[in-house]
Amino acid sequence: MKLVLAIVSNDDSGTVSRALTKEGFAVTKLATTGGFLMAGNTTLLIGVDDVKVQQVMDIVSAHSKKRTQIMPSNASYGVGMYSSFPVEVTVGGATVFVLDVERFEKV
Ligand code: 2BA
Repeated sequence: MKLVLAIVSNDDSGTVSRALTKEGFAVTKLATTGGFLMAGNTTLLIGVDDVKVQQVMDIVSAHSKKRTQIMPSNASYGVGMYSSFPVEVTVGGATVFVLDVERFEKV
């Protein structure tokens, strides 16, 4: 068994989890925050048999869009002068980790 850990945009999380549950996968949604943008995103936990990992990856990938976000950035010009300007960052589609599950029980 594997644990698929998929970090997706908040905007895509509903579509991705609905598509997964429609295909019979169990999904847990966690509200998370990206360390770089410090913006909210969603981490989905999906426990699956090894043979179904690719199907999960395909569903996540099909419903996760690439998008750009603007974040402020500072440049220093010395002697106490600096300016702030916006920088465009590309985020997503999804960042996916697949972990081995040592034991799975519902007790
Ligand atoms: P954030 O950490 O907020 O990163 C948002 C986007 O900013 C990233 O998109 C990437 O394009 C850029 N970025 C991240 N760190 C950067 C850095 N040190 N320098 C320059 N640009 C940087 P994605 O790669 O699509 O990542 C989306 C979210 O997935 C991340 O949000 C983070 O929450 C998670 N993530 C991505 N890679 C990860 C990893 N190796 N480990 C844990 N979480 C990860």
